Amino acid sequence: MSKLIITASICGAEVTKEHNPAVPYTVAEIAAEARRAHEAGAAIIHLHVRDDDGTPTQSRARYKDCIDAIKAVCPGVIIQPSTGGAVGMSDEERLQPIDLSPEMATLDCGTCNFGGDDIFVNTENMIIKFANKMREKCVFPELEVFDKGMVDMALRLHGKGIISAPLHFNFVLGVNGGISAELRDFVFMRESIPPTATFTATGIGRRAFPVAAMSIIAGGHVRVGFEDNIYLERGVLAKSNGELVEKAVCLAKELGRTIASPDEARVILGIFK
Ligand code: KMH
Ligand code: ZN
Repeated sequence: MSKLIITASICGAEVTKEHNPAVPYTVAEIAAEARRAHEAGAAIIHLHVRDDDGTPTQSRARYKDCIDAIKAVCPGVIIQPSTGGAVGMSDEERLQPIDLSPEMATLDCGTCNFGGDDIFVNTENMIIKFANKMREKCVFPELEVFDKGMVDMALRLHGKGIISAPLHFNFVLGVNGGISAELRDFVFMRESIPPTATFTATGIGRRAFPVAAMSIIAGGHVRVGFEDNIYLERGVLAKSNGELVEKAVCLAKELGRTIASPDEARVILGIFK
């Protein structure tokens, strides 16, 4: 089994300091959280950015400031901007970080309910547009799939040459509107992708660590962080993303996986930029 790649989703677009005071907003806070996560074992930082008051933004300038600040304290770490942004943002707004030619970014592969009245919109034409722009800029896509139909969409677009190999998926399990996060759901998603593809798995809320354990055992990779879960354990808020990554590292050790460095992650995923 390969080494385990840990991605830290340090900030997200929806979670706020009211949920957990350690959620980072400013450039300095985002860099400090990236450093804590990286020092604990994260090879990839999944990055959303905020204005100083916490409002989610996809501003290219803000991404540049945050990426520069993260690179200064975590040399070599893989930075993976979001092209999902926040619910309701336009395509052009969401695509701004791709102009910075990051080595990796997310590519969301379908539309889903996102709790309450929110709909996270990713039509087929949007996915094609995002994939084309990422291909033009040589940005390695992480295929975000919140449901089985999104796996099928990604594979269909791969068949048409719009999404190139190597394929790397993120199974996001437990969003209120996507597939749930039981073992059978994880296995269904895992068995729906080609055996040559790599995958990470993200469990939302209390499903974060059970899903991490499933993926560690199955030879996949793991994403944890405030975007997905703010608790270290039931009723105990995590003090930093570093604590969440440390817990994933402990699980990996118990289950016999060693942790990949950023360069090892590049080789495992096939990122050559
Ligand atoms: N904030 C969500 C609406 C991504 O980063 O690509 C979308 C999201 C997915 O977080
Ligand atoms: Zn995200």
